[in-house]
Amino acid sequence: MQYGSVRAFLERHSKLVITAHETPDADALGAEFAMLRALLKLGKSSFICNADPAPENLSFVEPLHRPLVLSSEQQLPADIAEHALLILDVNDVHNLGSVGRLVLPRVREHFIIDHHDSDNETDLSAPNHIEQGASSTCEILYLLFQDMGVPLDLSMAQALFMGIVFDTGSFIYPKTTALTFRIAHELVALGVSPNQVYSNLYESHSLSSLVLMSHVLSSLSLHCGGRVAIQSMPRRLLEKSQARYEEADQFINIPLRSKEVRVSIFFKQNAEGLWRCSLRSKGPIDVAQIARSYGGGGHRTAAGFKCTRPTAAIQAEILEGLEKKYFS
Ligand SMILES: [Mn+2]
Repeated sequence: MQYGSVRAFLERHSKLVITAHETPDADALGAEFAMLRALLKLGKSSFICNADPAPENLSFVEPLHRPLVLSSEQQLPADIAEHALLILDVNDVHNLGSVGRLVLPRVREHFIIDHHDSDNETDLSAPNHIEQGASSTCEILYLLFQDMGVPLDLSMAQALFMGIVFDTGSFIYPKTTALTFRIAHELVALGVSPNQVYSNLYESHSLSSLVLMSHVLSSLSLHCGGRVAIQSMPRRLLEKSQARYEEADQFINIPLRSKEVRVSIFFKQNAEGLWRCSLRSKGPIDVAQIARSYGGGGHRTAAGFKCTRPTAAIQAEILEGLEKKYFS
């Protein structure tokens, strides 16, 4: 793999903003934390700026650093126009939330490093380094740092390992390769504790999130002969359980554990009252197409859109469409 375009981008700039997709996950945050340290080692001034807060259980890799959660332009430094924007773990600039609106138009240029498939050609006209075969953005960054001769410290190794473990489903998803294991081997040799990472990722959720999950799961309804599952989380459930919105991120995956369920749909309302619909599919069903018809986007198997209309009407429409196209 050639890293020339990334290296040239990094060499062109001494001030960088690092960002990732909305509701950043462990791969996005692991990549951001590792990149931040790499850029500081290279003598560059940089900071992480995201549209949404990081889940609390992921802060163990960088306990002293809180990424800037951007809601207004007043939070940006006065010299923002002297910065370049490095976008990680997403290749559609429409999925950057407030960072797309407030940072992207002000910076000198932007560059994308990602491993997702893309079907949006206009976004790829931006300079980018995309390896669709890579298990995770963290895997790409490991190889990039090696190519650039940036030494890894334990904290960077831990951040990269966290992203790889998360995005490979603990080394079992289809893009997990011998290279992924070789990188994991190197990271563990540097001192990363796989058990500590696992424990922080999967055994450190709050009690309130467990209570929230029980409420959301009890909202589960099955449609199209059990092939479509719908869950819903109105904001009163957040209030009732005292959990935070981002603690519901993974609930959409629970129905897909059933062999029969092909599509999982999750309507969730944040504390400000905004509804978002997330869609996941197994197999050939294209949920990005559904999301696009409501002004959203994503990938064939993972997509979403924001909605203001009553969700009952949208649910009925989506189910009718799925039934017609895939299940009739
Ligand atoms: Mn990823």
